[in-house]
Amino acid sequence: MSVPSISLHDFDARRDEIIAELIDASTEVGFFTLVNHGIPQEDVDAAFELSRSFFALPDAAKGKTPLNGKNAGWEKNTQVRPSTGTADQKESLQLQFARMEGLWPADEDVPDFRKRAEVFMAQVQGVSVRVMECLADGLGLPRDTFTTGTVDRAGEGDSQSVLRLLHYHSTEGKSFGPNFWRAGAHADFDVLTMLFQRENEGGLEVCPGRKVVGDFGMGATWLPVPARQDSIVCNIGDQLMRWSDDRLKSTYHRVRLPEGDEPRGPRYSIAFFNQARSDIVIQGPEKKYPPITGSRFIAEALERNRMQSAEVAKQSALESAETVATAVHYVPQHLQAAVAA
Ligand SMILES: O=C(O)CCC(=O)C(=O)O
Repeated sequence: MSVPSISLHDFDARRDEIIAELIDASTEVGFFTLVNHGIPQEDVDAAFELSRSFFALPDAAKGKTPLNGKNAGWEKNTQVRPSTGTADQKESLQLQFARMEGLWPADEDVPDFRKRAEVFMAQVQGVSVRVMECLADGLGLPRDTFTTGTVDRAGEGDSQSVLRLLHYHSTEGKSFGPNFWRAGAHADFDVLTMLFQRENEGGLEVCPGRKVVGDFGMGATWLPVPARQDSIVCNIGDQLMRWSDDRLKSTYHRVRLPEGDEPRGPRYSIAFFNQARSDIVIQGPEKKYPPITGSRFIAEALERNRMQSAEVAKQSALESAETVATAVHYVPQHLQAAVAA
């Protein structure tokens, strides 16, 4: 199995063929890459330049817009994945179309930040719309099911979609325990994720095989996704897995730390999460799951993650307490006879 590459060239003429490829990839792997997607390379490069300018600021400047608990703002080394119990080795800035009062980086820190970010967000949302319409057609649903469900066309201010700029720290001269990751294994909460990578800044791996949304099931094999600047890596999120009664798969993925003689420098990526709007009701045609609104879905997913992270942290605290206890009671072999005597 591998992550299929799908070309969007001659989109209108090839629409049926593209739909078949998208449905195949989404039901089998949950991940695919898009080439000939229509966003000019210089615009992608400009988005990475914007990201680099922001992350180059001192923490005090970045900290003027801290993560607000609603998927907007800046965080550094704080995202603990339930799968690992350790914080991802990264910093990130999350941006939305709505509810961003006081959360845009200041123009004196990065000139025209908001304007430049919003242009890119609109471009990525545009490609997302094409793909989500194809997926709806492929599932036999009204074409606008997922786009009305995610895109706030009337300016109602209820979009929950997020652009996330990511900066994974350089690992030059550092060593890490086995449970440390640039991004620990997780599935996304959203409808559809679009991820931009820079050439040769790799490490993304995916693990197809999840059968039921909301569980932690994974297959046995992790597939690497090559880092190519000309393609968009797309994956189905939990909202769409539920909305399709588990037909389209939201697949676990992770970003590993550089290994062997791989470059140890920083890694930058940009993810766009197409999320269901706050009041939209998510329910599949076969009603496998009860209806749930977009905002309730996110609130429950965040709460589940919080509980699971707390459980993992408790378990690893217990395990290290046991290790300490074993160490305290450990008697070197050459002294055991003396102690027993
Ligand atoms: O940076 C990447 O390659 C993946 C990012 C990701 O999975 C996430 O932020 O949810």
